Order: sequence, then structure tokens, then C-alpha cells
Amino acid sequence: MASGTALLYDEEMTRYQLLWDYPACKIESPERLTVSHEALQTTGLSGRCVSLPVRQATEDEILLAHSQEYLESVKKTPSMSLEELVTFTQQYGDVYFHPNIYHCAKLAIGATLQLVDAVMTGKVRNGMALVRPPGHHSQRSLASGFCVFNNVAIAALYAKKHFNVRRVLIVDWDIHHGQGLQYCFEEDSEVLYFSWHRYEHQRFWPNLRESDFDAVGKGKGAGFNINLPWNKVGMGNSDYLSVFFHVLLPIAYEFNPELVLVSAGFDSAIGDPEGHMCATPDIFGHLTHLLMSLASGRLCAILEGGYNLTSLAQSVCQTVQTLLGDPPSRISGLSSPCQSALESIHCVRGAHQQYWTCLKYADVGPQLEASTKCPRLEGVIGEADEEGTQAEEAQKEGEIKEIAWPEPPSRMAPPVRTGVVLPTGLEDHVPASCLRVTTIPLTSTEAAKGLSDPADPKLKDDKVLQSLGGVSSLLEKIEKKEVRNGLAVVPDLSLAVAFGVQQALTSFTDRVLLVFLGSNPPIELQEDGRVMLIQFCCTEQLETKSKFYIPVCLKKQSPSDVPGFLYAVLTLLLPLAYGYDPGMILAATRERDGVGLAAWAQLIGLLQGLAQGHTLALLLQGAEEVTVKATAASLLGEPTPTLGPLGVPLLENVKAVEKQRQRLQAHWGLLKAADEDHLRATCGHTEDEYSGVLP
Ligand code: Q6M
Ligand code: ZN
Repeated sequence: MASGTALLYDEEMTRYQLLWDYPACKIESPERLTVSHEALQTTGLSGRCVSLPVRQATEDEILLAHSQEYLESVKKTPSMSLEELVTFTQQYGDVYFHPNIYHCAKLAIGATLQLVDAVMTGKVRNGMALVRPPGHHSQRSLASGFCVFNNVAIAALYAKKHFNVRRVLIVDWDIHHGQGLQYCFEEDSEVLYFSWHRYEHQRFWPNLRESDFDAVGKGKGAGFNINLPWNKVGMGNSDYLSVFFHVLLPIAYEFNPELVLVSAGFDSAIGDPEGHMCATPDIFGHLTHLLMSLASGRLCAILEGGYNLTSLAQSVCQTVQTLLGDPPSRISGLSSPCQSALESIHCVRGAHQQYWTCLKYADVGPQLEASTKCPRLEGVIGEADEEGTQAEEAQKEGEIKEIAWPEPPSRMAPPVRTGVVLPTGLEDHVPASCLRVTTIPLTSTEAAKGLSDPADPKLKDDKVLQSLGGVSSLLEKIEKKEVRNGLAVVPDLSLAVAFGVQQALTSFTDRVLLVFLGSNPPIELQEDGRVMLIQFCCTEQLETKSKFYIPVCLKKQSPSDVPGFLYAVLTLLLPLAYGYDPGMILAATRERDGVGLAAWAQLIGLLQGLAQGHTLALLLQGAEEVTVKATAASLLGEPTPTLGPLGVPLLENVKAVEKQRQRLQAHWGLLKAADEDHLRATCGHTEDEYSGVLP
């Protein structure tokens, strides 16, 4: 299995800059690259990466995405005088040329392709290319928005050509619309392009009608272009995560990419003078982590924009550190996405409903209606300039001062990733890198402390006391930061879960998320919020009003409803888990209750993004060897095998998930995927219905 993270960087790419007065281009400076690289060095991150040499792209590679004619004209720029460069530049928008930019642009492509090569041949698992100039705006015969050649477009075409990749996912989280990428792939069903971008109803650059949510692709590429327009500035972590949970991830899993390319622009982070958004640098750790469970972990991040040097450097570090496998930091204070974000999410889900099964039964209601509330301007560019965008207006009025945010917390990773407590015979089935934790059996008095029924006769059983000792030492090692996560195979699951929860709550956290697969919840729940229980089972559970108990009843489909389960994980479990922000996760199952092995492995992998990776997995003795193996592999951070093409989820399972989402979204705002007006209109639910159970 491929391991390691590649880093591609060459100082040469800092050797071009703006040579004349051109305010729109001032922000694209060589320092963008030097600060990013220096931050990776001072944090020790670059030392942990595999450093690969950068090369120049060949002409044939450039021609994968560009016309001969355009290449010939760019080729002339190195020998142009300043005056000629200015004139040459003027035929394009928001881009400048320099005698050395052609050289750098060839290195930017070359670095990107070296990364694709390394990932596709299994030399590394993933990696990042720090490049200048960026690429996503450039088109077949056009430079645009600081971009000369389209690095990521060439990478996707190169992967198709040289590695016969049939499905490439491009995630463009830069704050500008990569219209160059859209144009390149809008008729291509083998490249799924996703972009979110500041749009403000076409008032923001590049002011294109086709950047809106209803540009879904053309011909056989219909459904393979996803635009999420931000119609207001100030979008934050909750808005970004919601788009991942309710738009990108469900579609990406269904698409089942073989390779993920990230157009990694960090002008979508707080403090950026272009984006004016509020998402903090640590969110990129999470976005990266969520994408790493696709395509067996084959992910290439390629730098695009990012103009606040502090924010940029921090965001680059967060991304690379996650690629290296360190646990993302906890994100506190997540709430509901804002009204405008919900409107965009709702609109794009509506626009794509006909193309993707995961959205097929989702309640997206009367389509595209929300857009009428803020009618898009018709042929407005001139007008918009006068009006100015929201942020420019605010700036004029002096509302926007220097924005400050705390430095992302350090993400210390324990020396050992996974501790295991396994009965003899199973020990040989997990990789040698797992720490075999030796356990001392608890006395019945010690064991009883953590349990609601201290008189439980099972506490006389030596095997039980031994296994609780195991759970106890694993938790202690996690607490002491000797290991990050743990796996125990136990003779009595309910007892181990109850004990584990109690122990975690007394020793080191005030919130435990319990993910339980199976009927009969293993613990009695209190309404104090110290435990959230998400239960997957195939038998109907009692109705509940609790916002901390979420039973999800998924009917079995032979062999199991993988798409239904995944839909529940992405659109219900992750939003709840991120909103709850646990300090510790227990994931327990008796026999995977109707959930396929690969789906279980995905779940364990995705959960690693929460609670700083502190997961304790508990399996019932007698669980199949493969389950133990797969659980250990996921905890170790090995790439999760892909789920393969997802079929249609069972309608009743989607309904079961939707029912819980409806019930809980007043409490857990990340569950929302449509704006309130829309919800009232189509579902008949109101906040008031739930007011009785609000805190
Ligand atoms: C600037 C308008 C001035 C790679 C990238 C390039 C963005 C170019 C923006 C040009 N417009 N307010 O997407 O970050
Ligand atoms: Zn940008």
C-alpha cells in the first residue's frame, strides 16, 4: 500500500514578479511561495515529506490543454522588452507577464506532473505542489487571473492519457471560479469538476453567468460540473463543511474517483484580501482529511491562490500535515450555515438532482426557486463595478479592519498510532506497527466504578475483568498521548462500551461520541449531553425526542445497502459529529450488523477527523478476522479501499435518514441542506415544533 507524502517546490518559481504599476495584480507576489515553504520548514513538516525534483513541462504536455498558437505567443515573452510585455499582457484580464514567467509556468506544470506520476505509480500516497503561476483560470488560448497554463487541467488530462485513469475528481477550493477548468472539462464525464467561489450574484470577478449553480456540464458531461456560488462574503467553517457534507462528498463517493486533484487556493481562508471569507486555516486540514478517504487516498494538492501571507502559510501547513497523516485539530463552535449558504446548497442540490442517485430522493423541493429571491443581474458587469461588491462597500465605510485570528493549535501526534488489545490468535492478524498493549485485569471494585449496575454478575467473570483492564489501559495510553487510538476485541460488548464511556468521561473529556452498530443500545443515555449515541441498526427503534440519541434504522438489502449507509454517514453522522465536537469517539459493533466491511472501514477512517483522532474501536469477540484487520488498518490511517460503484440506496433507508435530519436540524445546524423558508414551505416543519426539547 502506497505511503508517504511528496512535496514539490523549486525556488526558481519565486523568480518572477510584477514589473509595472497594475493594482489588480499586486497581490500575486513571490513571497506567497517563500512564506509557504518557510512555514513548512520551520514546522518540520517539509522534513517529513518526500522531496521530489521539479522538472519543466514538455511542449506536448502544455498542448494537452492549450493551443499551439497560444503556446507560440507565450514562448516569445522571455525576450520581450518591458513595453512589449505590458502590451502583450493587455490582451488578457488580471494577469501579468515577466521575462521569466514562461520558465516558471513550465516548472509549475512539471511539478504538478511529477506529483501525479509519484502518486499514480505508488511511490507516494499523496502530496502537494507549491507552484507559481497558478493555473485554474487559464484557458485553451488565454491567460487569465494570474494564470498562464492550466496546471490542474493538464494534470487531469495527463493522468487520463498516461495512467488510463477513467475518473478524476477536481476539487477547486480556491475562492475564485476556475472557469478555465470548467471550460476544459464541461463536456467530459470522466473528469468531475467541483468549484465553490465568491460570486455575489455575478458581481465578483470573473463575473460570469456560467459560474452559477445551474452550469452543470454539457452533453455527456452533464452532471459532472458542480458550481457552488457564494453570494455573500464572510462564509466560515460551518458553511464550508456543510457543502462538503451535503453536496461534494455524496456526489464524489458516487462518482468513485481513481484520483483526486485539489486546486488548492487559500484565498478562501480568513484574512484574504480577495476572498473576504472567514474560514480558519485549520478547516483545510478537515477538507483534506475528508477527501483522503476517496480514491484509496490518491490525492494531489496543487497551489492556486492565497494572498494573505499569514493565512496562506498556515493553511498550506494544515493541508500538508493532514496529508502526512496527523490528526486534524478539533473545530469548535460550528453551527448552522448561514441563510445565503443554505440557499446555494439547496440550489446546487436541485440542479444536480437528476444526475446523482444520492440526491434523487432528497427533499430538494421546487427547483431553483431560491435564486428568484436574489435575481441575478443581467449583463451587469459595468453596473456591478459602480455598485461595488459587498466587501468593497464595507471597506469604503471602514467596516473591515485588519482581521485577526488565533494561530491554529499545534497538532501533536503520539509516537504510536494504534494500540491493540486482542485475544491470542488474533494478534498476528494486525500489522506489526500496532502496539500490543499488555493488560492487567481490573478488580471487580474497579470495574464496578464505571458501571450503572455495580452488582452486575458479569463482573465476577475473569475474562470480562481482563478485557475491561484492556479498555482501561488503552484509554490511559490515549490520555497520556502514547497512542492516538485503540482497538479492543472484548467478550462482552455492552459492558466494555459502558465502562469505556464512563472512563473517558472521568479521565479526559466531557463529550463522548458513541457510534454503535447493532440493536439494543449498550448504554442508558442521560440528557446531559455528555454522550451522543448514533446507532445504526436494522430493527426499528423506539421513537425518541432526544437530541443526543440518534437511532438510524437501515433495512437490510442483500448483502447490505452500502449507498444507504454511506448517505447516512455523510449527511447525518458527520454533521452531527462535527457539531457535537467530541473529545473521544467509541465505535462499537457486535457483528457489523448489516454494514459491509468496506463501508465500516470508511466510517472508521472518516471518524479519524474528529476528536483529534482519538477513537476506541470495540469489537465483540467472535468478530470475523477480516473485520479486525480492516478496523486496525483504518485506525492506522491506511488508505481505505474504495466502495466501488454505488448503486441506488433503498428508498426507505433514505427516508429514515431524512426523518432524523428533519427531526434534529433545529438543534444541529450542520444537518441543514436547504434554507428555512424552503423547509417550511415543503416539509411543514417549524422551529416551534421542536421548541419543547430545546435546551
Ligand atoms: C483581481 C481583482 C482585484 C489563482 C486565483 C487568481 C485570482 C485572480 C483575481 C484577479 N482579480 N480585486 O484564482 O487566486
Ligand atoms: Zn483565487
